[in-house]
Amino acid sequence: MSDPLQIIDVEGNLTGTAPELDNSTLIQMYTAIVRTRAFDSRCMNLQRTGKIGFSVPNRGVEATSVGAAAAMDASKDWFAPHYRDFGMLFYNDVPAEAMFDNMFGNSDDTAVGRQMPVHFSFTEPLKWLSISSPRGTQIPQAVGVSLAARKRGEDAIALTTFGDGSTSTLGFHSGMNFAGVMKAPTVFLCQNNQWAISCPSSSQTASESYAIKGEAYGVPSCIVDGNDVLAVYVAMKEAVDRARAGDGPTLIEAITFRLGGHSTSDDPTKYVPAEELEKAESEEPLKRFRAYLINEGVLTDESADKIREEADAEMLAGARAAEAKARPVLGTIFTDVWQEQPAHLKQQMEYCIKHYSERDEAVDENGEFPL
Ligand SMILES: Cc1ncc(C[n+]2csc(CCOP(=O)(O)OP(=O)(O)O)c2C)c(N)n1
Repeated sequence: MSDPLQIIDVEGNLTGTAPELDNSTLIQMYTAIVRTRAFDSRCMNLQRTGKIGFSVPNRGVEATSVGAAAAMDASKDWFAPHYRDFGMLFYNDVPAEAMFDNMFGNSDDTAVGRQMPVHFSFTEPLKWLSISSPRGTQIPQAVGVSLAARKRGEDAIALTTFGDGSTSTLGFHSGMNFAGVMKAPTVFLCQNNQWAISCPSSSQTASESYAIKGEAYGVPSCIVDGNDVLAVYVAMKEAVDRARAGDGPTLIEAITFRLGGHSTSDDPTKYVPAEELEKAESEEPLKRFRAYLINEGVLTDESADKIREEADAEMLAGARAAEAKARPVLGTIFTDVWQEQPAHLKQQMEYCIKHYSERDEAVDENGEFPL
């Protein structure tokens, strides 16, 4: 396969043809990367101080997520993402507070505290399927969603993202095969961040790349520098346009690096060689995009710093607001699945509430029963 597509190098110099994007879109992309990094770092602090149970570091992979989001039409397209895609939410202006609602599992969380932190689900301002921990499940879901949209005569496409390790799941292979056969309007974006927890790419596959796996399924594929937000945007735009025109799916491999742990429960210094990490740090996506935008006169040092300060303030306020909210009330465990609650569930709910109400310490000042 050809070399990865690159448009800006690690110093922020132009090495290819820049896409025609207006300044406000470029700033929206930059701001999304900065907000992602600020959110990520606030989540690490919250987890380390015992306020939330878990997070999934996104540091290092932000350009892949944001470049992809910028090529989508969030008013109609579908996102079937994985857990290292905070940038897509921030590009689409999901408020930090809504994301912290999920991190705290509070009563405003769209999953009402039933999911792990980072397992966001949104219907507004974008169609975002719930993140699943079992790897690869979102891949055939995206194919199905995109085919359903086509059947309904809609112009929507679906994007699914996943890590390099997820290409070893059944979901990847059945999703790719089905999309190839059905010419589904689906874009497959492999975020190759080099490691699947402690499993390096060299142990993940004997293929020369992840992109080449598309050939087996008749799905066109390409490789991009995943730390170059403009290169990701260009590859994604071509894939999105192809899908929307009815010309079928594309597989994109974005080469990036996970600069943090796999999750807050992981210590990557135990298995990522120090020199590999050092090299990856020097190639990270934010520094080069900032340098590029300053070179182009889109940002100044001052305006870039201001974006950073505003992002930090937004994350602090969002986390505080979410932390202050009540937990979901006990009865919500028994709601939402049935339009009319069946008798056996009603009975279980009553029993459960009675059981907890007999434990004084479980009743809050509103007489509700937080979990
Ligand atoms: C089907 C399945 N198998 C194994 C796991 C355990 N597991 C959780 S994350 C992970 C690594 C996934 O790597 P990758 O898809 O490359 O994503 P990354 O975490 O690197 O972004 C594994 C094996 C799982 N969640 N689901």
